[in-house]
Amino acid sequence: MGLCISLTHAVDRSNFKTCEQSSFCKKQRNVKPENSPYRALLNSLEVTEKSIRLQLINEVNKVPLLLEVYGLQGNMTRIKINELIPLKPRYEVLDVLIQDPPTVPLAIIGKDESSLELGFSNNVYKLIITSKPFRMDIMTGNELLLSINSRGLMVFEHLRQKKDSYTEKISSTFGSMWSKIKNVFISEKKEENVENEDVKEELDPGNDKTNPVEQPEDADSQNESQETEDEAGMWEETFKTHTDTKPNGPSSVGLDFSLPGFEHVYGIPEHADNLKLKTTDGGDPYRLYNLDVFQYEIFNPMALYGAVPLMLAHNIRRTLGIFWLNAAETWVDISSNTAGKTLFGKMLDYVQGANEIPQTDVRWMSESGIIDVFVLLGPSPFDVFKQYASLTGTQALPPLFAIGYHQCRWNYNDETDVQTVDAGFDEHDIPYDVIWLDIEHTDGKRYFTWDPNKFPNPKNMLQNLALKKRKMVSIVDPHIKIDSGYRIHSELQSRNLYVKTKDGNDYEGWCWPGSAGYPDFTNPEMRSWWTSLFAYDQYQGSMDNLYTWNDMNEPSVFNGPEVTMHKDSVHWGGWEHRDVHNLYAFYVQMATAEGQIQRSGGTERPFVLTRGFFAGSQRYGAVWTGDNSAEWDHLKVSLPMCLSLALTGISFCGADVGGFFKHPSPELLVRWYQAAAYQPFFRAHAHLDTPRREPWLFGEDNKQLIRAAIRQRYTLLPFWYTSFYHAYKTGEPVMRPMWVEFPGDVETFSLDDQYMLGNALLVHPVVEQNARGVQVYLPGNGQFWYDVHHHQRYTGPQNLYVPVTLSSIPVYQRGGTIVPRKERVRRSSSCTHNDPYTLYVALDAQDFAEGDLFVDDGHTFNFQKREEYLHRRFTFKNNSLIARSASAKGHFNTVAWIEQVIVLGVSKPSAVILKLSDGSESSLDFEHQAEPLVLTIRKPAVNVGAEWMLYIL
Ligand code: NBV
Repeated sequence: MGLCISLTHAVDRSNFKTCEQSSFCKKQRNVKPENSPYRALLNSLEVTEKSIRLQLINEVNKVPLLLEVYGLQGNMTRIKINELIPLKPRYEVLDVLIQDPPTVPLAIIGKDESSLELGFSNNVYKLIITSKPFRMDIMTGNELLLSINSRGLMVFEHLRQKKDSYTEKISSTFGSMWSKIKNVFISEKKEENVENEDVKEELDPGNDKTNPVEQPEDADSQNESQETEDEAGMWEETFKTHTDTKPNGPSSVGLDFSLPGFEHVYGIPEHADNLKLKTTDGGDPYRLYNLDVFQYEIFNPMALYGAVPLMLAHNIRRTLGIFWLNAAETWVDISSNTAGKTLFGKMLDYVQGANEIPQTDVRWMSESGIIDVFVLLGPSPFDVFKQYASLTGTQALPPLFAIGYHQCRWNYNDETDVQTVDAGFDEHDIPYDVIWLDIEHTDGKRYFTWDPNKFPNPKNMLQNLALKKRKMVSIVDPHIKIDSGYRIHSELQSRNLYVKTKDGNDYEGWCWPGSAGYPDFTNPEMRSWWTSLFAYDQYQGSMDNLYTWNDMNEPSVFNGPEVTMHKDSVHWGGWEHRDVHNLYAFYVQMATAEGQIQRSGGTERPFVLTRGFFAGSQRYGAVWTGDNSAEWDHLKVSLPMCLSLALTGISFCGADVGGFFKHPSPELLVRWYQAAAYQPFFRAHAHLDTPRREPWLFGEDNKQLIRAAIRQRYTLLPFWYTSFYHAYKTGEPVMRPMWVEFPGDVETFSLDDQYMLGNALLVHPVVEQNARGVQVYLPGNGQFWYDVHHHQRYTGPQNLYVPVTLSSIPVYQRGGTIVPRKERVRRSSSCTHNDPYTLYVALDAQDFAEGDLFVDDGHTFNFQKREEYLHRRFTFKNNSLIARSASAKGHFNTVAWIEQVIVLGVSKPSAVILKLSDGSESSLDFEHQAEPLVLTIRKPAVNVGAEWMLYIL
């Protein structure tokens, strides 16, 4: 994996495990439906203040488990299953939940010897626990929403002591004889158990059978084989040249969920795949294991850099979420009884009266930890976003500059290069906010340092950028060069803050700097030390306009198994890497963001881009989709990849514009800029070995097209910023699948070549080579849509064929919305701070429209801490536009004013009158166009914070 990599090959799949090669996945997949060995011991029921608890028993090996069920505020339930008396504690995910989720009482509304009925959320929802075999069903009224373990695929591998070599020897020597003796023993035990139905006695703590350490070997043949057959993979597992020593033995957990009435499931990023998840029968499950996959393939379920174990299910009546809080390697199988059926087949079923309800079945399998699952009951998509946000937090509100355009490449070579590229943007009149420095800017891949020859005066360079109100981002990776002369390394070593090997030495891996140590980001002490490194006097040469990029934080270990850390390495608290793997990147970004906050004394909002992520990463910054390629399919897949992330709370997502590997054709590059101008994180990036690709290097025509796309982005920044404010406030995604806005329209359920920004803009970028036109689906019965460029109006629902040229970016404003813009072109977003606004009012069929605008200083926490912001609401009805405050709180002084109001879809007025809060009225200039109907009202000239009204007479 050196720098001289070939750019022509696709992923080397053999570097990454298939389910078959992952012993727990293979083993769990071999557990077939039905015959669940688990039984709920209803007599063990215990009602605590927050939850109900009861014991589950694996009837085969008699290992008792503890089931805890919580009713959570806001229509959620949490189900936890752990061993009752584990041999040692099992890992439970820390720091992802923003609080202990507030509970609501669970009412016991029914109980008999075989089931227990619980009610929550005012008994609107019922959870029925069936004892034998153990299953749970969640219902509302008579409708079954979700069943758990209804297929009997639950697995909970209890911790056990490794048989010593003597026992092993005996067991292998006396193999067949031993199993015969065992069978006799088992049948005796079975008889005993039939007689012995008294649950209490069964679980008498004094009784040997409850002690998982001293379980009798009394398994029946089927499940016995599940426990012991794969002996080799249980205590040691080898993949390629790597051996995982698995000192704790098998510890996997798994559970199945059935979703009657649901045919569409989404989420569980990160995969380079379509938005609607596919069934996995016959192939590998979707894998969640943060990995640095070199030249990843698209449209497959292989693991990628990040993992959010949240799945959403949607049908025309409701949306549900399943949040599987586990940070170990996880695989997700999806099957469906309608998979493969054509629409015609489904219709035939319907006509013939085949009354099988469509159903999706999902199965989660994780290598270690516990079962800790949240069921988010919606019922609307927005309810699910809110529910998930109440658990893991919302998107951090980015500083305004971060939603501008970013110029990156591996690498901008030196200070002169930076200056030249920066000047190029002015020369070609292209706005941009941030220039990025990749790993070559450092002194020998020692992060927090600068190459003394190429970057001798970083502060000078940063100051020059600051003069233009521009920023810089430098890369800070989590692998630390092992070099006694490098302060960061020696401190980590002396403070004992590196991840350890299983033998207690500092873990060493191979990465960009050569031999490297990996700071233990799961350790709070390590994180607070890391945070201190961003202080201006610590990070020499840094300034307040320098921000951070965390790459390689899966973590990437070139010589590690699957290019990552050995699972048996050891973290803070003695946890194995196995337990916390998917959290490493989350913690890296957390500590980095906190470092930036701390360096400013807590006033400035951070900006940190991360490649790896987990649930909750939205709280710390932006995510990008890693090392894509300059190929049309990679451009296409950037949409569903960011949409899946958006559904799981991470709104601030983007893909490398132009593609990281390979060199894009001018057409591909132009199309990529056009698409990415309408994606949340907008950054061009390129591999070291590719030719330069600043926007002006592709000829005048292409430069103009790229410039036009970037300018469109900048004019819409007020809308983007307001949409991010909503994401921050409520957890709703900025970029959202069509079905989120049109949840009752099945036509939208699989769409991932177009999407909505907020509730107002429909974007259908051109992502085909030589495209002559695109097919845009405009949903909504009687819903108006206005082409944002020409203002032509269309009525939904319809499939609209839109002819395109190389300059086209099909975007439609939804009737009924108001979108704020700033139309002046500036060097950077900060330069637009005091610029005036234009409001685009798009009327619906009732001549109504509504929208809002969030304004603050664009970079501090004052909007949070001191309520220094404006949140304005604009409402158009009865031929008047009213501007007022959207909330009782918030104040912010600005000189920015309203320059124009453009009303789409209104007939020609005789006059337009502006009325101010002091009662004064004045007549405004306007212009009206008849085809299409556009009214341009000039210069209301009111301050954006003022109360005012426009009458259209
Ligand atoms: O730091 C170099 C690159 C970076 O440009 C890219 O964006 C990352 O995803 N990095 C990966 C390491 C090597 C890639 C082959």
